[in-house]
Amino acid sequence: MQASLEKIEHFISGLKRRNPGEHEFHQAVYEVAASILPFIEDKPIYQKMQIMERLSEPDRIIIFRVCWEDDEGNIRTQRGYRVQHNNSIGPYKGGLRFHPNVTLSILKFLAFEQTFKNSLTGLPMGGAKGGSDFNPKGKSSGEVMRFCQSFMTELSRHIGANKDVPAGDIGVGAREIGYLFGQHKRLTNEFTGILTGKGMEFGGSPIRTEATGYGAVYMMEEMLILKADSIEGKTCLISGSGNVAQYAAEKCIQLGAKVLTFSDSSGFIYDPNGIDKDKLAYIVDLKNNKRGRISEYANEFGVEFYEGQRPWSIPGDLVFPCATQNEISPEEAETLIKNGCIAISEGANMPTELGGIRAFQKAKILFAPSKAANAGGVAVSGLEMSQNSARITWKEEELQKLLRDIMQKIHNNCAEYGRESDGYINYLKGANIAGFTKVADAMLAYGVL
Ligand code: NDP
Ligand code: 2IT
Repeated sequence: MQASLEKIEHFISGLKRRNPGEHEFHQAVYEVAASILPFIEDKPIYQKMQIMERLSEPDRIIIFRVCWEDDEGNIRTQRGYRVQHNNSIGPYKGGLRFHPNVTLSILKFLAFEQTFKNSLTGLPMGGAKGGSDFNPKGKSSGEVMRFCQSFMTELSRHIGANKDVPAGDIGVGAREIGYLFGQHKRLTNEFTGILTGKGMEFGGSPIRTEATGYGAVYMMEEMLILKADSIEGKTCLISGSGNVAQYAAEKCIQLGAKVLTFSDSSGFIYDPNGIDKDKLAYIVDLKNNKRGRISEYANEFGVEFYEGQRPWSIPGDLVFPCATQNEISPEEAETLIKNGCIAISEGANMPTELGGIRAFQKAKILFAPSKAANAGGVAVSGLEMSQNSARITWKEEELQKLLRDIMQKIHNNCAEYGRESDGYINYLKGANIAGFTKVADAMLAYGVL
C-alpha cells in the first residue's frame, strides 16, 4: 500500500510538471490513478506499456479563434477547443460546453473522464470534449446562431461520423445543436450523424434529452436495490436547473420521491412541500424558454431563495449534484453526512471535491461517481449514432429499456470491481477499473502508438 501511495504521488508530480496550473485536470487524473496504479501493481504488462502515462496525455488538442458579430455590430473574439483524448475503442465522442469559465484544464479533465465513462457504457466510443469561453447568457438567439456558425466553421475540419461526434453539455442544448448541425450541413453539403442530441426532425434519438438525468436516478435506484431499499418516499436534494437537473427531478418524482431543491449560479430554492410535476413544468419553461433565473421560482411559489449558496445545508436523503464541477466541498459533504444523507449520484461531471468523496466513503455512504452515474446521456448518444448509421429511428419504449439495462450493467460492473473486504462498495474504484480495462486492453493490442 505504501509503495502504491508513493507511486501515485510520483505519477501526479510528473503530471503537474507537464501540465502546470491545470488543477481540474490534475484532480481528475489523480482520482483515476489512485484506483488504477494499485490495480496494475501485479499486472506488469500495463506498466511496461506505460498505459496510464499514455492515457494522461490527450491524443491531440485543437485550439482555434472564433469571431462573430454581436447585435450592436461589435466584433467579438472567443476561443474554441476540441480535446480528442482517446479513440482506442471507437470514434471520439463527448460534449461541447459554452461557458465563460471554460479553460483548457476543464476540457482536458472532461475529455479524460469521458474516455472511461464511454468505455463503461459498453458501446464503441472514444473520449473527447470541446467548447468555448462564449457566454450564451443574455445573448439574443441571433447572436447565439452567429457564434455557433462561426464555431462550427472551424470545428467541421476536425469532426466526422467515424472520427469525432460532439454533443451538448453546459450551455449547449437543443437550440445550439440545431445551429451547429445546420452549419455543418451547409459547409459540407452532407447530412451525416456528426452530432448527437439532434432534434427529432433531423436524426435525433428518442429520450436523448431525458437520458442523463434519468440515468443518474437509475444508478441511485440500483445502489438502493442492493441495500433492499428504494427511492419511493425519500427526500432529494438536486443542484442545477438545466437539462440534467430537470430530468433527474422528473424521474425522482415518477418514482415517488420528494424533490426539495433546485439551483443555478445565483443561488438555490428550497421548497419544503416538494417540487411536484406542475412546479417542475414551471421550472422547465422558466429555464428553457424564458431563460430566467431560479430565484423567480421563490416569488412564484412563496418559498425561500438562498442567494449565492448551494443546497447542501438542507437535510435530505438522496443527493444529486447536477450543475457543475467541484460544487460539493469537503465541509459540505460533512454537513450532508451529519444531516443523515444516504446516497449520492453525480449527475454533473466531477461535482464532488476529492476531500468530499473521501468523507462520503469514510462514512460508508453510497457514492456513485459521475463517470458511472451520468453515463446514460452518452450511452443514448451512442444509440443515436447507431440509429443514424442504419438511417432509422427506434421506438421510444425500446430506448427506455436499453437505457435502464445499460445503467444496471454499469452499476453491476462497478459493484463487482469496487467491493471492499468489509462489504462496502467503492463505486469510484469500481468505475475506474471497469472503465480502464477495456481501453487499456485495446491499447495493448495496438502496440506502441
Ligand atoms: P445546462 O446548461 O442545461 O445546465 C447547467 C446548470 O448548472 C444551470 O442551472 C447552471 O446555472 C448551473 N451551473 C453551470 N455552471 C455553474 C457554476 N459554475 N456554478 C453554479 N451553477 C452552475 O447543462 P447540463 O444540465 O447539460 O449539465 C450539467 C452538468 O451535467 C455538467 O457538469 C455537465 O458536464 C454534466 N453532464 C451533462 C450531460 C448532458 O447530457 N447534458 C451528460 C453528462 C454530464 P446558470 O443557468 O445560472 O448558468
Ligand atoms: O459529459 C457528457 O457525458 C456529455 N456531456 C454527453 C456527451 C455525449 O456525447 O452525449
